[in-house]
Amino acid sequence: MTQIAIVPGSFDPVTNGHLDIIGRAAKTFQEVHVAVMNNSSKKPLFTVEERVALIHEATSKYDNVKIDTSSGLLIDYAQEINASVIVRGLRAISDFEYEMQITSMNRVLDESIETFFVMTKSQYSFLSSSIVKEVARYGGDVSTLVPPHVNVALKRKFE
Ligand code: COD
Repeated sequence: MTQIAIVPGSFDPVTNGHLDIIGRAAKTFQEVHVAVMNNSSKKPLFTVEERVALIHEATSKYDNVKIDTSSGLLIDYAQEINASVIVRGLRAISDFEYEMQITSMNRVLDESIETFFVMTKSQYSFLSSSIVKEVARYGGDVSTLVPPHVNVALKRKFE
């Protein structure tokens, strides 16, 4: 049976930190679904379609990575596509509490789906989509933190 893993997130927009996690998941699992969750509590800069297109371009070198979207519970989506693993990135201690909360809740909803954590590379440990947007908004250089096409998309948004 193909082992399917999900890398869920907001990806608003995708950063080199996300891509590091997606790349390592692609090496580890047979099939990886990057799930752009349409999380209603956040007001995104990029539409779901824009976020999907940006991730598509950034992950085209992987044959086993697919990009999907979902607006409901992550666990419902995981069950829908028969995924057995959720992959999350861990940056600093500050991520731990939030991750523990959602992992525990997801386990209550379906204990057969495991969450695996991948420790970020140290050069990305400070990196988040929010910090990238904040810097790009005021014209700062984020070209080392996101792929070139994401950098262009950010510049267009803040023109
Ligand atoms: N280095 C490594 N990993 C990173 C980095 C980095 N620099 N930056 C982000 N990551 C990781 C994050 O830790 C996360 O694992 C992933 O990349 C995506 O990050 P974000 O910030 O784009 O996405 P999140 O964390 O906001 O996504 C949260 C979800 C949308 C997945 C979550 O809210 C969700 O599952 N929503 C659906 C409703 C639901 O089922 N909720 C859970 C039950 S409580």
